Amino acid sequence: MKIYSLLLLLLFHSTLKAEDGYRLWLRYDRVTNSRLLESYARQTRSIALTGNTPTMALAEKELLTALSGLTGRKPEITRQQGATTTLLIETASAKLSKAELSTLGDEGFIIKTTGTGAGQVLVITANTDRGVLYGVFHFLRLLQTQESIASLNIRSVPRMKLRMLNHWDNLDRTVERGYAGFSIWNWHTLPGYIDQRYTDYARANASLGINGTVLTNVNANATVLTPPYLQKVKALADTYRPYGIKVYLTARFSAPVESGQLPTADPLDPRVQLWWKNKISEIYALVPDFGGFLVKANSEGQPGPQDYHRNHAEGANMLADAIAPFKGIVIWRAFVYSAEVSDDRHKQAYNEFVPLDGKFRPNVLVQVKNGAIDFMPREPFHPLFGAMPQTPLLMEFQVTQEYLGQGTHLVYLAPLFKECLDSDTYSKGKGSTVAKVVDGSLQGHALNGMAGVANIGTDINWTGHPFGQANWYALGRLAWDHQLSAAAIAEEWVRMSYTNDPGFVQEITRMMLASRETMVQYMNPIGLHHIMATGHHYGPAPWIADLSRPEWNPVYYHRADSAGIGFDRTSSGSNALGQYHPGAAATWADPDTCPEEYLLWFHHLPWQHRMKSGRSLWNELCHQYNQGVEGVARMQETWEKAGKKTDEQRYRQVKMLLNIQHQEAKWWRDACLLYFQTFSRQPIPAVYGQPEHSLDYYKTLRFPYAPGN
Ligand code: BDP
Repeated sequence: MKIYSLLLLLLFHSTLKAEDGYRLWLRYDRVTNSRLLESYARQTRSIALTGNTPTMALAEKELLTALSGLTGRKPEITRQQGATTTLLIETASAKLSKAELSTLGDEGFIIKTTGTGAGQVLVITANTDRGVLYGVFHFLRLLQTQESIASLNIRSVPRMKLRMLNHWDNLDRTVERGYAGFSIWNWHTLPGYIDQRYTDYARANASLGINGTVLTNVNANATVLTPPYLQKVKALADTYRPYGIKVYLTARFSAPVESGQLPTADPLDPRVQLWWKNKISEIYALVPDFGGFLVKANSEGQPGPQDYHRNHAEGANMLADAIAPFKGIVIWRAFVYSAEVSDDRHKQAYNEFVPLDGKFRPNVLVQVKNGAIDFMPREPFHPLFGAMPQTPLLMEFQVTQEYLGQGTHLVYLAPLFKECLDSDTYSKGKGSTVAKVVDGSLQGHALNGMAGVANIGTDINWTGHPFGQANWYALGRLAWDHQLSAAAIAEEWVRMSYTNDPGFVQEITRMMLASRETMVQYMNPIGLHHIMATGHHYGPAPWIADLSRPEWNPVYYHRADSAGIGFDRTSSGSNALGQYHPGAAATWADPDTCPEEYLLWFHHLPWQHRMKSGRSLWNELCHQYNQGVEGVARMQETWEKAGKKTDEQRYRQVKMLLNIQHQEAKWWRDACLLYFQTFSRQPIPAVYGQPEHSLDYYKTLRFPYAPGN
């Protein structure tokens, strides 16, 4: 009998410990370092947490869960500071001077050791309870990553005001470009049923400081603006409010027409203006802190002001005026390109938006993708950054990996995010980085921020690929502080999501940091871009040339011919380079000075062009593709060695996914090289892996049910 119950206990224990990934980076497993464990237990022995708001209740609950897990002991939490208090958590703590608090704004926090000897107290404070909640999460991160907390003096203020996720989730629960199952929001059972996931999602976001979520797809559906759906939106907003998260919706520009109430959606028509005013009042009556609208207009078939011969500013301003009395904002996307315009797609957003600089209302932000084409594995920064000084520009990154291996490739995106943020626009002299444009500091915009297109779905581990979580994490951390390094963020995430084992942390962090470059090599080396398959965008198809819109075809972008390969965007070609400040453009303009990672982005070069390595361009292409495949093989080796130090479940998942990634890296290499070889007419050097199949074979592959389409 005894053995039987022991077995049961063991079984129970192992189910509890199942690492299905649901807990994300908030696992709170027992601290293994006994010295630290003792100091953490001492410092959290007697906690006073003052204030009775829902947000403070969340802070309390988080501390209880976390400390019980981390220290193995349920902490005592009282409402009032006493003689024995070791950890004090309160808004506007009198333990700090007014001057110290005054610089924190309404989201920053301080974690500080005060007093000495027996009177020593660690204080977590902020001007608001939201700030306190952020401080508590930061404090818990210190414990999770096994930092000393003996003497702390941390002051942290977010560098950006809007730190957002954009969900491309449809009301029927499909997710455009989603690779982790369905939408976490079940609109059918809302508002009555609040799934545990809704709060777990909010908690994860709050732990990073994400403070806004756009619930619906940019390819918008006006149904979300109807009364029954607004009740559902209210239920979500009520759930997210205590976590400091505001809810936003995408506004379909033609909603007044689709509602059946008006014959037009012309933004200058007073009936249309009134329709939106009424709609917005209706929303704010339900959601008093509604964030505002995100709008994709006159882009890829979406309706917009141009349908009525009005420009983007006229469209945005109409909504902005209607929402201004409620302190709401309009985020207008700059992702526009038209089949009717024959100019390089790269240039179109700039051409349309730069003349509108200064014409937007103060509560409008223009949301710009990191690059001018579309979330490619590598793109130079978008020329709009720095070119619209009077308009706040909000950064849009893609966390979901539409063009970066989707659900099966391990690609850590912080290096991509950082590469863009650290790029110099030169718009106000050297050092005018993209980060300074989007954090508002360059032009003094109080409204500023960063958004990521989410990679979250109903998969048990939220993101499909276990390492996809790291990209959600990195987006949030960088939105809070873009000066953090990609390495520091990866290390935190590994420690919290896996283990503090130093060997594991070092090896896996290294693997993550190299992963993006590896992917660029096996997909889009030397500045190639947009050579993926049509529609679902899964896998290579550089040969596609028959789509109705020229700029949808890969051949438009690589321009391979017998003479060479690449897109001439210099003054002899499309002159997209002319849209950049000379400080940035000068080095790119000359193939001899252009960094090779952008070479074919800006230049059409002969196959014999001599590369820095001494190889010809063709041989370098072969080399890069092979490097990419080898890079994945190295990731497999790393995981094989280090991965054994983690749980069986995730070890096996990642191992299988890396096998797929390796196969697919070879697929990219072989399909692309065989195709480009039809122009270069040169052999793939024998030192490199040779294609497994014929070009025709790769051309016939079909994936009718590839996800996210
Ligand atoms: C492209 C996606 C498409 C999106 C579009 C956008 O393929 O699904 O709707 O971007 O950002 O990358 O609007």
